[in-house]
Amino acid sequence: MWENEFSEIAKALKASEIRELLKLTQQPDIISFAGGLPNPKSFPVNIIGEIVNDLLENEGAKMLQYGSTEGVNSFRDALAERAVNVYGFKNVSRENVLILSGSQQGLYLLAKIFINPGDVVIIEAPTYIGILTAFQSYKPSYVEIEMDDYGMDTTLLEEKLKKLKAEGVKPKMIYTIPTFQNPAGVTMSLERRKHLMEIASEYDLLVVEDDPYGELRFSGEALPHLKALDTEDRVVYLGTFSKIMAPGFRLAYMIAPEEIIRKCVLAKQGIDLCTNTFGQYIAREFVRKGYLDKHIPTIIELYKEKRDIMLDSLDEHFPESVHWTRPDGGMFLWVTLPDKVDAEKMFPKAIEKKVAYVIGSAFYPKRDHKNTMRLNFTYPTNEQIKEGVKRLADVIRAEL
Ligand code: PMP
Ligand code: G9A
Repeated sequence: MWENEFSEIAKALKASEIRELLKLTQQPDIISFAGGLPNPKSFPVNIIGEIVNDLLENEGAKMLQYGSTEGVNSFRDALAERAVNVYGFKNVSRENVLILSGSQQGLYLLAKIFINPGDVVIIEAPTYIGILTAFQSYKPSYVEIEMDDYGMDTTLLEEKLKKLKAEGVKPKMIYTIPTFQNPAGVTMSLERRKHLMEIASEYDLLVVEDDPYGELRFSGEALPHLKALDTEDRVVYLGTFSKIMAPGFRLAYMIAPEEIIRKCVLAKQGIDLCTNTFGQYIAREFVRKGYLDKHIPTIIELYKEKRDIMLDSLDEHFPESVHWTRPDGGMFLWVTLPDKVDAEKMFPKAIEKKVAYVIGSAFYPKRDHKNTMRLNFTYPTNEQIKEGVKRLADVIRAEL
C-alpha cells in the first residue's frame, strides 16, 4: 500500500542474511552453525544481578536517566584506561571514546560521516555482512582484498592502492577485522599488521579496526591491535561487549581521533540521542571491579572446547576435497567446497537434514564464491556440533 511512498533509500534496503537465518536457529530441531550467537552459558547472569542490585541502591536515579550522546563519562574513562593498560593504545582519553548501541551502530555512523555514493571502501573478501548492511544506503564501491591463513594479503592491497592512485582514486577507508575474522576465522600476522599500517601511512588512509573477537583467543600468541601500532592517529577502533559480556545489552564503543568522535556524536544524536544508560553503568562496574578480566577466561574455556570438537569432527567426517580454516579464537570457521558445489543451492537440502550454516556468498558484495560457507561453533552444544557436522558431511557428499 505504501510502496510508492517509500524513499529511494528505503526501496533499496535488503535484509541481512544473518538476521533472517536467526529465525531458523529459533526452531528447536535444527542444529544451527549459522548465526553468530554467543553461547547463553557464557552470560554472566549472577554477576550482572549483583551489579544491578548494588547500582540501583547507590546510583539508581543516574542510571535510569538520559545520558549524554558521547556516553557515561565514568564508563568512557574506564574504557580509555583499559585500552591504554591492557591494549597498549597510546594517548587515549575520555574524548577519544564514544559509547555505541552496538558496534553495528559504529559502522553505520562511519558510513554516515564518511561515505558519498561511489566512494571506494577497501574490504577483506569475505567480510562481515553487517558492514554491507550498514553501508548500503551510502552506496560505496567496494574493492575486495583476498585473505589467506594470515589474514588480508597486504601485498595485494598495496598493488590495488597503487593502481587506484594511478587512476586518481583515493579510497575512503580500509575496513578490517584483523583478529579471528568474521567470517573466515583467520588472524592477520604481525608482519602484515605492520605492513598495513605502513601502507595506510603512505597512501594517507583511514583504517577501521573492527574487533569483536580479539579477547577470545584459545591458542597462539597474542598480537598487537592495529590501533596499538598506530603512531599517526589514523585507526578507528571498534570494541564491543556483545561477545565478552552479553549482546542483549547492545553496548559497544569507538576509540578514535576526537575530530571523528565529534562528528559521530552529531550523527548519533539523530539516531538514538544516547546509548542506554542502564547498561552503561552495569558494564562500567563489570569492567572497573575486575569482573570482565575474570570472566573472559571462562568464555575462552567454553569456546576452545567447542572449536576443538568442531575441528575434530570436520577432520573425521568431511570429504578430503573440502577445506576449512583453523581459527585460534573467535566464533567462526570458513569452509571451501569443491568449485562445482553451490552452497546456496545446497542450503535447502541441509535444512531438510536439520542443519544450518551461512551461505558464503552472503559475505561478498557481489555474492560470488558460491562454493563457500561459514560455520559458527559457539552456539551449539558439544553433542550438536558432532551430530551437525556428520549431517552436513552427508549433505556435501551427496553433492559431489
Ligand atoms: N562487527 C563484526 C565483525 C561482527 O561480527 C559483529 C557481530 N556479529 C558486529 C560488528 C556487531 O556487533 P555488535 O553490534 O553486537 O557490537
Ligand atoms: O545477530 C547478528 O546479526 C549478529 C551476528 C553476526 C554474525 O553472525 O556475523
